Amino acid sequence: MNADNKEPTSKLAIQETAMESIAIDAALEDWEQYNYLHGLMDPWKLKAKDDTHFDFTTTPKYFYFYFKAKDTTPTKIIDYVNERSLLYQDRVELFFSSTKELDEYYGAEITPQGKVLDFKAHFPRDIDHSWNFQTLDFASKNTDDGYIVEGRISRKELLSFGIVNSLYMGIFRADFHGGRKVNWHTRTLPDSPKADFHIPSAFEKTVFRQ
Ligand SMILES: [Ca+2]
Ligand SMILES: [Ca+2]
Repeated sequence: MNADNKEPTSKLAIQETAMESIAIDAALEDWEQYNYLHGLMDPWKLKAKDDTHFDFTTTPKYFYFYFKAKDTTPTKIIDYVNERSLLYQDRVELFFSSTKELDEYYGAEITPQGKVLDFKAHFPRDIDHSWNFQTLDFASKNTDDGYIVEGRISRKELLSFGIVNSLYMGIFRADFHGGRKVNWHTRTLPDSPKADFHIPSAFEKTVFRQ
């Protein structure tokens, strides 16, 4: 029993050292599998999963994440005026809320070109795009058949949202193709007949393991 009791402690110590060494460079060799998932669902049009790889992990200081998305129909940002210029761009999205009801929630939508559309919002759909994350650090990179986005947010900032060790999180992707045609992909299937991620059922309760 003594040996068994000791093992988790030493494992955790090793894991933390490894995790703090994740570099935000859109290269994923520094990742193990933590909360890995493959495939985000488009329940409205394709009724199929895409080929997105996603993972996140936490350390005492940071929440780390990456998306590796397959997208053979890359969009181009032609006239960038402000964040809302990204509304018809390919991107991956992470939404955070401390409450199921989305009294207050926060989102980061990041494009392969390294632009971010971020916001603070209240349900229903009261979205302030002038709000910005203070600690969001990310890197994007095009690959042969898609793109990678890797990033982190400080736990202190999550704490300021009321998020300590558990939250409601939405994991999404927009795949635009042919102008404004789009497929919306999600980890959690929202209870909605049309694509909508700004509703409680698009979020899933998520617990940080440490
Ligand atoms: Ca990296
Ligand atoms: Ca696309």
